[in-house]
Amino acid sequence: MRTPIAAATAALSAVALLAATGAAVAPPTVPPKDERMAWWRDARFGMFIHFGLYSTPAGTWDGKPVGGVGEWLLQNARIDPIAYEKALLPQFNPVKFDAREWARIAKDAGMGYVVITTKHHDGFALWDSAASDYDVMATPFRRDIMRELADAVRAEGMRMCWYHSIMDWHHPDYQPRREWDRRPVDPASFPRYVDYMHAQLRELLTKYGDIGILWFDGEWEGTWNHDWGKKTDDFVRSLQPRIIGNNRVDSGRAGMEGFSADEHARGDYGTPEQTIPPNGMPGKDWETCMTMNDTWGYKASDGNWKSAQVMVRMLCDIASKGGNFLLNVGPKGDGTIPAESVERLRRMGEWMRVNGEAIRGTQASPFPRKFPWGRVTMRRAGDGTSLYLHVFEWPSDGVLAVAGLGNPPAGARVLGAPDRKPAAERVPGGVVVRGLGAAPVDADATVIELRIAGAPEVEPFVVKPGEDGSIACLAGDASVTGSIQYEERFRNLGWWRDLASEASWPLQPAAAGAFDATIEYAASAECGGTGEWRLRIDGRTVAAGTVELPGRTDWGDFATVPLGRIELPAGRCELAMKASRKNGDSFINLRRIDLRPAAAR
Ligand code: FHN
Repeated sequence: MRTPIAAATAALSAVALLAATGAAVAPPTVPPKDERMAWWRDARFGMFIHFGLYSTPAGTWDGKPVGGVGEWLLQNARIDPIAYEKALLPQFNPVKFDAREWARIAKDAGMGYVVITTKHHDGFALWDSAASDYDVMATPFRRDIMRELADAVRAEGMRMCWYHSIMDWHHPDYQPRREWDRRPVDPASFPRYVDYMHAQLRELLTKYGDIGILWFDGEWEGTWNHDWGKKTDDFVRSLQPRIIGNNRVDSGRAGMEGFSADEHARGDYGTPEQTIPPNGMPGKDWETCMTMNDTWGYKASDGNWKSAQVMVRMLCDIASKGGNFLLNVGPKGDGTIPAESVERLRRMGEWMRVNGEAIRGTQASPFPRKFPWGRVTMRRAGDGTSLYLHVFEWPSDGVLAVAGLGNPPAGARVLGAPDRKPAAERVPGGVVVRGLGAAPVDADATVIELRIAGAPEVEPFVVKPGEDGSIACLAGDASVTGSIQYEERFRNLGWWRDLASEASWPLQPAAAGAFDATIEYAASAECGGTGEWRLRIDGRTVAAGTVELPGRTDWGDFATVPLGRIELPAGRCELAMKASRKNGDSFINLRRIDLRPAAAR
């Protein structure tokens, strides 16, 4: 809560600091990224918490259900921001809030950090803010939730992290306003809003101890740009040089998934949301954030809960691609975490207590693609390597094949079953592990540690022909550059935003010859454009072509159209695809390219 004394004190301390030094204090040196990210890469698993005024109405307004996610109530019900404040401030009273309970639930689930919404898009401050009267001290609850949670999270040995929304539907200086917001726009000043945001960030970064991550969000409205992002990133790091910042501090993020195409964009890691990149983001740090049902903020009507098994396997999948899993809970208006969330996290904690070494501190699988039976994570130790085989589909004969591994095995064990004595041996084309037993230890995922000498030697990925000689280049097998992202919904490659972005596949045709190529794509009516393919051998383009791809009805309306006849050489080559866009922000959704041996002439 802003009080005259607090505001004056804050101003005086800044002036005092300036006077004492005679100049602005040089920002402290930011430690190297690898040093700052070490704990985050080790943790692999964190809790996201969406909690605020919206938690009380829980997806309703005026007694009626409101569509969309719970924390977007103001937007989805088109509520006047002041009416929202006046209605919900007096109702916010999470009397059952127990920070130690929240922290224990996260710790017991095997999580290493907690990210909570200090301020979401509705602008409400969940802490005692000197910069605003629109904060938790203006509610009947009158307790500094951030203070209590930070103390409890650290007491459990985890990192406290702040989510903070750039977009602010309530503050009079934020633009753009909601179209139904009738307050006069003239007095609004976006630079003044940024000063306000920085003042609140200063509070959050100087009064609550070391903060692990500043998790920015809401950067997609046009008023935010790279300059504001850079200034804010520098400001945050000047206050806490060891802090980690996500990529949403900057603008231009590619879709909701990944990195901006601009290599100067700020942010230590990418933030795919509600999706897991099929092949991770090689060479980059990234974290998938995911809801347990369909809403971030609590919504009483949302009963679409993912099973614990699905989320255990997501954790394995994400870790196998070198990413972190930020799994969300949306506490209720009374301050309790929904029982459905607690139950699932308890199961994940049981799994982590047996298998945590296969997740925490591991690196991505050395194999170029996932195995049909499950996922792999890796831990280098000395001159040896542990490959953790996360088995989802248990082999009934107790024999597991690890194709493409060239190293001789040095031993194997089943986590959680010391009585099982599996044996691993080299066979043509890889390694097999025998004597695993007819049943899994854990139906969600049973982990086998396969030890090998030295660094893993694995065959590189290549798209191999089917029995009829045809070659299928699938979206999930592509290597992508620039803004292109894999989207689980239609199993497609989307966000083709410029000609610099490219999808490519390494091919290994059975023999040289002519192939008739087709492309399966979708495009909304106003999009579509020209697809450009290239055939490369050892990086040199040896053939190229284009195809017109008119807009269709929507992003899920796929059609297969001819790409032309392509002569493939014997041996390895690469097929690459670019796409110029006719208009709009994206161009096509590409699902696959098929190459079929040309019909006999
Ligand atoms: O609009 C928000 C949404 O409410 C939620 O906070 C997610 C979590 O990553 N972020 C934005 C949507 O991308």
